Amino acid sequence: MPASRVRSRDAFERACRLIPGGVNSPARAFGAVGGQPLFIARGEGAYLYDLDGNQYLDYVGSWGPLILGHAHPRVVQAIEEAVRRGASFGAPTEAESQLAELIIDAVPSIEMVRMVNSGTEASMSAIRLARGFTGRDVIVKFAGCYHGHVDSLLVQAGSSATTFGVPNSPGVPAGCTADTLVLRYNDVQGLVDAFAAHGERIAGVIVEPVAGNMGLVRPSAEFLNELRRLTGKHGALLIYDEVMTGFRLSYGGAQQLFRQMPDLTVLGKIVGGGLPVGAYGGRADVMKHVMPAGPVFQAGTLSGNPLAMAAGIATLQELRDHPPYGRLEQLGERLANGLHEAARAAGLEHCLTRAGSMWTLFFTNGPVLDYESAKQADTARFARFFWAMLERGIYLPCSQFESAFISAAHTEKDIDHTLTAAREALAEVAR
Ligand code: KE4
Repeated sequence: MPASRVRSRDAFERACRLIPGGVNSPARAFGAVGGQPLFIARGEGAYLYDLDGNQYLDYVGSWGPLILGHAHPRVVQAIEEAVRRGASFGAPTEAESQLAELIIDAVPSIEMVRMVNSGTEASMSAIRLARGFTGRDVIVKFAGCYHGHVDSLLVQAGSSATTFGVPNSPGVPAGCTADTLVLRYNDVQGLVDAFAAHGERIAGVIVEPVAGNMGLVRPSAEFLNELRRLTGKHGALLIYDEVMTGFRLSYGGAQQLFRQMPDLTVLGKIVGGGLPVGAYGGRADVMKHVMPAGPVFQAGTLSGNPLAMAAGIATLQELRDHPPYGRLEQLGERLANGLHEAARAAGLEHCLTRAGSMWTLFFTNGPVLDYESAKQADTARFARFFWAMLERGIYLPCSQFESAFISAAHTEKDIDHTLTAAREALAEVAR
């Protein structure tokens, strides 16, 4: 018997009269799976509760920030204490230095860091800094990787690895993407060709060191090594976008896991503990070009906001003091193995990709190594799987091309509950 979602339905109808598409970010609109989004009343640990009182085991975690689960007591207390001292001052506070120190101590390549308010703002600023530091214009990104709604990165690939991109959103002038090269993720030869053709013009390469925005796609070691070698050889900056993987895949992020040293790192999500924080940091000699230390402009009224800093500090302290990564790996492996078995038993083409607590079940045989292979997935079947799981109280990302997240609040019992639901749901969508 489908759960009642009457109050969500009414809330969505009201929101659609007030807010474009009824949501403040399109990722939430259920566009890829059909139907209407749930309106959430509250979250607690690994669980969400919608306006109609339905309970869901949450594998979205606000798209990554909630690695500790919802309303973690240490985070709640930190925000409550901070707000009693005032919400914002437009003047420096020690909390900003405290979060900066935690980030610098944790992330191997970061010597200095600047706080902003979102991952988009952090990526945009890192790109501007790369161009300002090198005096060059060309930026390289990879198809299927997402770095926020930065004009110059809202771009689709050119016809070959050496032709520049064209805008993929109205409102982005051709000039904004004329210096953006879009390559194929994990394509080492494409990288070599692009640097051979344009190397001395490339200011920076921005990459998700584990991709989460085409579904979960792992990098090859060769790809990461060539990224570092070629950028170093040609004087371009290597920018790791760790908005999703930072403090997620390990306390030092993907770069610690893979022993890589980018020149700049972009952060967001977990560093704000669920409040709006983005950050960009890296080599001190590069970061010292950021105003007012240097000439590259970047600013923000609420950058380093005391409440957001408090949430970020509490979250990183909890992750530092009680690292959940070993347990997240065990839960992730248990879930992945169980989902693979269930999909195989249902006779379904599938490819299960995972990195720690990030995972995607692709409805395609795979392997899924880049955006082209990810797009082979059967999105209609994914949509049916999404709803079959939702009816069984499991809240998955509402797109085949998004990573799911396990939180430290998930238990083995939750994983087993998920696998029971998945066995039924996969058998259902196989028919
Ligand atoms: P925000 O501006 O949304 O804070 O961060 C942009 C961003 C940058 N880099 C990476 C690797 C990201 O994954 C993101 C944002 N991720 C999406 C989920 N795929 C956020 C969900 C949304 O847009 O609502």
